[in-house]
Amino acid sequence: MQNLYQDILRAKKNHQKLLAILIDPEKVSIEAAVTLSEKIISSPATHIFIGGSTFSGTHLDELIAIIKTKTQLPVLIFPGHPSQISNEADGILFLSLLSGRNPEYLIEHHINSVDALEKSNLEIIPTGYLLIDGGKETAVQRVSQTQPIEYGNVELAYKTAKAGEFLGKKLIYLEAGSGAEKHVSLEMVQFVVQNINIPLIVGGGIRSLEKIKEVHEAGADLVVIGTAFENNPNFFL
Ligand code: 1GP
Repeated sequence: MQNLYQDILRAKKNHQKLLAILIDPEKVSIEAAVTLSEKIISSPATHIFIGGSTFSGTHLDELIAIIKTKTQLPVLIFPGHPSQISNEADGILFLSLLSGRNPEYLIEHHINSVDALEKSNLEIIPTGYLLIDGGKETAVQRVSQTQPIEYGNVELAYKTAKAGEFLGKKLIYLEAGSGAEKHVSLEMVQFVVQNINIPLIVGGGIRSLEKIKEVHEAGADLVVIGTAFENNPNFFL
């Protein structure tokens, strides 16, 4: 029996900051998986997220299986689409795009995921997903055809996150989008974290160790690094 969520809660309680490396399966071949896993092992990552807005390939199961043989870190699906559900992972961030008003990303994909999830052993973690404007149109915005919350609209981000908590989400993810020009503001992170009781994930546009530290110190429980590690697997060395 997995306890991924309980482990996140325990870390929050103990003020232990978490770090996920996001792997976009579209950009990682089977051949590259072993080397990538070795780089992840020698990084401070506590979690691996895997998924992407546009991935539709067929090697996801194999990719995760290789990563699982090489690392002990929990692997969570970060799905852009129900086709990205893989039973090779440990869990799934079951995302509702609460910042948007597209029913496909609020409930439709979720209904279409039920058969695969019922057959899987994945730990399902209901996650309120909020896209925040990071200075340029990102893949999430394009694919979901939704508008992000404005960069400075701390009040709306907080209310959306809080509504997510009231709806029973177990995590809130503030997302500036992969490769965002600017990450979610520290002011927004601070305000949201002070006013919700569930753990907060922050990702998108975070490109340096200093920024990871700043976002953690602003209150994020888990920071996600995708592009910076993708571009430089020695990022943490
Ligand atoms: C994207 O939050 C993640 O979904 C990571 O973003 O690729 O900009 O690190 P980056």
